[in-house]
Amino acid sequence: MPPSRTTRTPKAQVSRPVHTAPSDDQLRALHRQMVLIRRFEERAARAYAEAKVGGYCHLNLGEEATVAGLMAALAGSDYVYANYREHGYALARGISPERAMAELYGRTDGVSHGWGGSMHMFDLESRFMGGYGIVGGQVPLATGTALAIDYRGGTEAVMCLMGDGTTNIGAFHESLNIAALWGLPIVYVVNNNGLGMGTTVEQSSAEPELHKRASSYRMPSARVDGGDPVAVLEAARVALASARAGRPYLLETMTGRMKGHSVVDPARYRSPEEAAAARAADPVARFAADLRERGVLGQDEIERVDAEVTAEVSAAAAFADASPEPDVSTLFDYTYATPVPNDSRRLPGEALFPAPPRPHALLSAGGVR
Ligand SMILES: Cc1ncc(C[n+]2csc(CCOP(=O)(O)OP(=O)(O)O)c2C)c(N)n1
Ligand SMILES: [Mg+2]
Repeated sequence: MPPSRTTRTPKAQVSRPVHTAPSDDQLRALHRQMVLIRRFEERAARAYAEAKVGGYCHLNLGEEATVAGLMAALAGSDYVYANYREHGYALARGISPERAMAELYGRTDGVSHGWGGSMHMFDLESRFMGGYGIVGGQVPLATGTALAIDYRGGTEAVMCLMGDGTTNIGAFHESLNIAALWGLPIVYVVNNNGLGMGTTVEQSSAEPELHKRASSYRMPSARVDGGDPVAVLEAARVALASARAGRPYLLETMTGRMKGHSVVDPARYRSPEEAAAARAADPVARFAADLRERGVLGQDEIERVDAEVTAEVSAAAAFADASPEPDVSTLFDYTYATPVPNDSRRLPGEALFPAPPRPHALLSAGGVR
């Protein structure tokens, strides 16, 4: 039983933390991270077209600044939950491009041993708690993790990522309500790319300024330019400091999606002008230009980073290609639920239930009247 909420130790007062601006080295690291996500995702799209990747595949193309900025604000001991658009978060959390690519290819060296695929990368060591395909599925789980931290008196925080469309799922509201009531150490991040699946925020959300939804739960919130990694990093630090002090936070990042919803989506619901505007707002090119202007990176360094990262991603693809496919006998090795609770694990095609007893056996046992 969790302790009564009224007897719990009061949380510290939230004050706006003072953060130092990122150093030149941190800026270069953010840039490299963004280039890695860009090149990895481009390679993933290519591998998908070559039929090396099965299932669905959603990319972070256009969200690189948001991903890099958010992940840079976290401590190694913090927990991250994401939706199915999670490759970039896995990379930024320190999962190697080799293990991430091998997972896309469904191979044993993948971060989820090849059984998760694009939407289900998971790595407890880096506290990357997954990849979820059910819209909003990660939100109550992340909230539960925050409750566990709080219950044990830990100092970690949880960051729970989601898209704009997720804010219309019931579990989003239930989670924010309970997190605010109980003062849980969690930051909910809504990456607002303006689009759900074949619909827009304006068409689907009565309050399209999604950060305002936090006010229903008396939760602090902010909206930030998701194309600027430094702005995202600073906003995320404020949000995390609030969460650690017992005031959960809702951060909305304004991002752009450079391609379709998933790799196979031709995105016909978008006008050519809208799609062109999203491509023109390219956060990787924007940040590189910004750093060049500020004298942090020269053009030659920008090209060198690109070449190094491209080679790293090609090596990851070669690694994935060479990794063996998992044996079917390991199908249930990494699941924690069975079709029937406490029932033994079975392979496809095996009977779920034992054959029912024949009627005369029941009659003789006096079981049927
Ligand atoms: C409960 C549930 N309903 C519907 C879907 C189908 N679906 C997959 S992604 C998606 C759109 C989600 O949009 P958003 O949260 O904005 O994320 P984005 O893809 O834009 O990053 C939908 C409706 C699903 N996976 N789960
Ligand atoms: Mg969206």
